[in-house]
Amino acid sequence: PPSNQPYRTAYHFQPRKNWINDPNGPMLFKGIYHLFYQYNPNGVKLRGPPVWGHSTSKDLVNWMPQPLTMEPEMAANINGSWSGSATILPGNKPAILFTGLDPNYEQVQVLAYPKDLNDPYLKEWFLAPKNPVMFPTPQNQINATSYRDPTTAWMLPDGNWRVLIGKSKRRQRGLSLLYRSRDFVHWVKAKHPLYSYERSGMWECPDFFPVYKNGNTMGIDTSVIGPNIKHVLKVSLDVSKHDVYTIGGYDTKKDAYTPDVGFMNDSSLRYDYGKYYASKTFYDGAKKERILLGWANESSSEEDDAKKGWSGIHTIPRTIWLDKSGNQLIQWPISNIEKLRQKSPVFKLYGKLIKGGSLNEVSGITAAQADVEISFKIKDLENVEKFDASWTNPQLLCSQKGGSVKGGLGPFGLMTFQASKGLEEYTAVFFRIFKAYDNKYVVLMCSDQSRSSLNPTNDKTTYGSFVDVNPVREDLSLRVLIDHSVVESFGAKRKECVTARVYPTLAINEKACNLYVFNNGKSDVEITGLTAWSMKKASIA
Ligand code: DQQ
Repeated sequence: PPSNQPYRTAYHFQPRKNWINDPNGPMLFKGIYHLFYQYNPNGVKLRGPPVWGHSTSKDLVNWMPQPLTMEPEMAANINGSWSGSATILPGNKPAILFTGLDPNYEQVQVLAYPKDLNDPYLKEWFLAPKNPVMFPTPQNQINATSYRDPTTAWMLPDGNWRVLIGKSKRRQRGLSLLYRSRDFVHWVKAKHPLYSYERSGMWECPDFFPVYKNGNTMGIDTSVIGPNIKHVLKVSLDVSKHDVYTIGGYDTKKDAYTPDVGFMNDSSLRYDYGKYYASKTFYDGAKKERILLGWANESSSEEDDAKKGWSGIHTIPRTIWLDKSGNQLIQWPISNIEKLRQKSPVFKLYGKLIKGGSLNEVSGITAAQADVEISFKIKDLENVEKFDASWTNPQLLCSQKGGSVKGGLGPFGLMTFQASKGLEEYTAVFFRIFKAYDNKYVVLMCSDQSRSSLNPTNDKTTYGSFVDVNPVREDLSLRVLIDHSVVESFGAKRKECVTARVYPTLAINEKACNLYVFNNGKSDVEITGLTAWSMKKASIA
């Protein structure tokens, strides 16, 4: 790749060059974290048979590249190795199940083991001789082009392993097929899927895991069941490219899952309302946390990707747990990422009034590589705009009422990647508050990319969602991780996440890249606290 790289990330995971997509097989083994990923070693597009890239880490922040693996080895993966997951078998023995493309490009499920369990880096893997271990047959009515992405397996007290495979059937019903096995090698398809939903299309990269009720932030290992536990089923919707999830109950007698919250379609809850796909969790037994990894594709043209020599990054690993309300998941960047915060200079501000119509500089930090935490207090509700009940699409509302559109209470928030006070280029992450007919407040959180780059070939879609907070009783918090071509935002007490990819043309070097707190509403708001850190570069590729 060329040496001039204004868009390369400093602390978001990416390989040294070429195409990367889904995170695969994350696990903690003998004190080492493993991350595999879908990779094309030969170019910046998803072309040819993908293999698995592999990196290892002691903290999920700094990574060491390991040899490529899951290269074509036998008929079961001769045309490529697609996504899959790791399971730690009894005796601390990792195994990986992934989707292989066989000589007919049919999707089959493939089992792999490490060659040497004494090597904590698990550098070399081999495919079990019996592969494929699950495959389409004339009897099982599986469509060999939509049958993929095995989950981490879990075991119930009956001694059987279970695993899910994403699938789609006639009339676009999406489903998660359930297979059982005693020995991890011989798998039998259960009569009923764990769950299915009409007209949702292909379910890619399903993930199924337990979470504690009552706001307990601790993670739980995948096989644990019990009275204090709910289950989460997440799928990646191939049609809309969104990661949606439901929260519900897992009936282990019937091996069936029933959601209480969410639907398996686009109107459901999402992990992230921006550019984010094919995510996967794993249980970190050392920290007792469940960790979520995801892929953020480029928003630049293929020509620009070819010029920079790479395409795709992963988001910052997030700890994930169930909110006390039981109505949604909460996500927060892993605490290790805070080790990258530079001790000085740090920009701090407390108790400052941000006047309606003002722009306030956050100075002295490296604005293209920063971590910003900020909280706002609403001062007066007089100017709040009326909410129109026809506004059912928050993303559309965010694009109609972008960062530069003046309002009553809001928009207020952060302007990142800003070249100058002239506002030629900026990305705005902000809140806007409305009052609904029932006198309840509606809080909208947006990430506005429409002015993020003077280069017209980028995708500059604006993202956003409504957030479940009461702006009168609670401060509105915002954390934004800025990293050269990514703006990853966590809003409203960690309740909403939005990842955006941006490619500023002016705000790229130290001098030109600025950060501001802005308020384009009539009403003043107060900053109750703001801390901004420059971030160190992680050692990655
Ligand atoms: N990417 C993989 C598939 C998966 C898709 C292929 C999701 O296994 O369904 O690279 O992005």
